[in-house]
Amino acid sequence: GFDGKFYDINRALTPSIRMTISSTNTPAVQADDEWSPLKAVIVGRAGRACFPAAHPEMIKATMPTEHVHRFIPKNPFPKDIIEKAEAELDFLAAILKAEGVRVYRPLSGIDWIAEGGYTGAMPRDGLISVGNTLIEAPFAWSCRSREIKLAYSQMLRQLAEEDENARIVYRSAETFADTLINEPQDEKDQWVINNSRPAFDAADFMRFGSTIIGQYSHVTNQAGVEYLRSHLPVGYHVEMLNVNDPHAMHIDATILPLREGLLVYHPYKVTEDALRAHKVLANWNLVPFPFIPQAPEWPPLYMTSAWLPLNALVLDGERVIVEASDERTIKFYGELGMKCIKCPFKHVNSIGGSFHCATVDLVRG
Ligand code: DAV
Repeated sequence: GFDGKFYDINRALTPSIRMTISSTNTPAVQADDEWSPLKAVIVGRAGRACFPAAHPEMIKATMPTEHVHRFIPKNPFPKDIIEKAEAELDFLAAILKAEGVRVYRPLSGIDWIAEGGYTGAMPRDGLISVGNTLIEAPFAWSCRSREIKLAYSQMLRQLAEEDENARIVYRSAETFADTLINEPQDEKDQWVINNSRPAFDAADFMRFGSTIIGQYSHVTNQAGVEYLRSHLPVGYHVEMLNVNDPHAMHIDATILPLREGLLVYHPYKVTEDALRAHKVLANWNLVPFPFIPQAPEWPPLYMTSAWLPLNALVLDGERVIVEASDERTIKFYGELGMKCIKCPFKHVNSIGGSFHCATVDLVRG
């Protein structure tokens, strides 16, 4: 393991030598798009994962109908699925290392059932890097409120130690207020959450250089967007995409930039006009995903639609990581000029997402 050894050596050095090394090294946090060459990345770990027991109205609005009954406290995902998901995440980490990417992992073996949580396998929801700044998302789901702290805070401290220019913004006390869901629900409201405190999931945003494109959803409100804006480095701004998705939660199975100038999109959720209305995309090649993805027979997609082919991880605008058995997507991305790197990931898919969800890019470019 390049990563483990490297940091141990670095830590053993005297401060002045460490400073020399870190000033000649790549930074620990520096990324503001989805396609520049990936240099450092977080890959999640499942831990003792369970169905997140969010508010029933939230589950009803966002989760697949046939699985809604499973989202109750302390209900573990099937053991076999978790074990295989963990192995797939390790395999992804190994692929990324082999491709020359520095890989960071959270703590292993966290008992999310005891914590009343979910998993550490989906860090994209909880962290977003913009320039030198890594922002912790103020989750709407209170069962996820301790996820980053529990699994990732040790790693985040390490990042800050490695790079004095890295800025890490932990969620603030105001974002923990448990006031988001009105009871009874008002049928007229488009979203389950109100605007009483900032809420967003980082996966509701995609970075396109100085422009960040986001969506409102059942987990992202206007106060959340303002909160994100207020913590961005100078020179970045957020624009909200017009998405047609009554169940919206996370934009990363709706649009996928494969490289600068080329974006694939979910044609039932977003239109070419809506995309092109954003100046940064005005001259891009915008390609609708050409077929309806099919869920595998097993394991079940407990938490998502089958549109996970759009939840890929781009390494550098030429290479993209794709589910190993997904021949149709591999062919399609190949036709768009991408080299597909295959990684088995069906069991990670089962518990909530694919390669984009399970990672956070820290350094690109
Ligand atoms: O299509 O169910 C999945 C995105 C997960 N971050 C969907 C959205």
